[in-house]
Amino acid sequence: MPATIVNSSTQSARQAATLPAPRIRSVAEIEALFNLPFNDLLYLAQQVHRRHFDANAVQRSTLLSIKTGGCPEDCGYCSQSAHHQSGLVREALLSLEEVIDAAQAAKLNGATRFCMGAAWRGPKQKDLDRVVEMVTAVKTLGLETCVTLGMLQDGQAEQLKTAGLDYYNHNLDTAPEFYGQVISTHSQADRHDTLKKVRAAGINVCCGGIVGMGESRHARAALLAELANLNPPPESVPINNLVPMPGTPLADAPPLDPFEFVRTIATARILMPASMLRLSAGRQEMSDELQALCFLAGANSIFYGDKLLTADNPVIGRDEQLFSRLALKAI
Ligand code: SAM
Ligand code: DTB
Ligand code: SF4
Repeated sequence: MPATIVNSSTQSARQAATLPAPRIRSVAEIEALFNLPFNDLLYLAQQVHRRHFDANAVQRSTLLSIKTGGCPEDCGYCSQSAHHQSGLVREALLSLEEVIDAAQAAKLNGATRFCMGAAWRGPKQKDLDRVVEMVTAVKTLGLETCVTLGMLQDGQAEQLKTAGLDYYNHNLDTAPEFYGQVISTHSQADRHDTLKKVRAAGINVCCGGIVGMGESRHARAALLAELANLNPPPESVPINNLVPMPGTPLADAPPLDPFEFVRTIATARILMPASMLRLSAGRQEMSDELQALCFLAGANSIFYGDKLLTADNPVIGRDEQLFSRLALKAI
């Protein structure tokens, strides 16, 4: 007997998946999206995604840690914090030549954006002067530029903008009510302060967060509310799945249900319809099938290259195969 074919465009499915008004702002409304049946949530997210983007195109950014370890901040997830015994070897700020070599390799491999990360509370002026040179040099190679340097002082964002910086990454990371349980050396208000400086300087904002730190679904909804309520919302939204780093307070955090990660992506897509949504840390630990679900849910960007900052990322060959199997276009 032939199986019954369920048509997803039946009347009842359409009713179940009515598009919400744009710009939902309350945590309760966002949690209600999270609580939808999985298929309805994905159906909503796909409609939003296809209205704003080519659903088969994925942007690729390559990361480079330009100054590794020894960070004075105490973020509970981070291998680079001097507060944790992660065993990471500290490295001084890379030379301009080292950065240019890495950026050239990233471009040859097909990345369109090069993101440089430094483990600082914020840049000292002499360090910023060197980063400014790096940004200008990477931009000259024909790559989009992004840096993540911690908190900025007045005037520093303008210097980066003048150097040719396209994006500044500074995450809100988690729900306001959970922030203090993960980080004590700065507040989420400090993060908002730097985001305002970046925005005022005319630099695109890259701002997202981490899930899988033992937070509740309510807290994930509250993180997305913080992000979506930025006015304007960030142009780029990285969603990181915790990579449990040995020696950090979150080394033994129980893994998040993978479907809950997909729900987070789908809800972020609905709330920030025109933002690039990056499937960020944690891809190495994900199956190809889980990543495909994330793309279906609206993720349209990845970090590309075998290292994130200190954690592993899929090797380029694995991503090439995945793109080929899914017929995804790299943009
Ligand atoms: N120091 C800068 C800062 O904190 O903004 C830039 C680097 S920091 C490593 C960038 C982001 O990486 C963090 O905001 C966090 O979202 C993410 N991250 C750090 N460690 C992670 C981990 N173990 N797993 C997943 N994401 C992580
Ligand atoms: C972001 O949100 N994720 C990237 C980037 N911005 C700088 C960093 C992920 C770091 C993962 C852990 C590590 O490599 O140490
Ligand atoms: Fe430092 Fe950034 Fe790591 Fe926090 S996440 S410890 S600020 S490098």
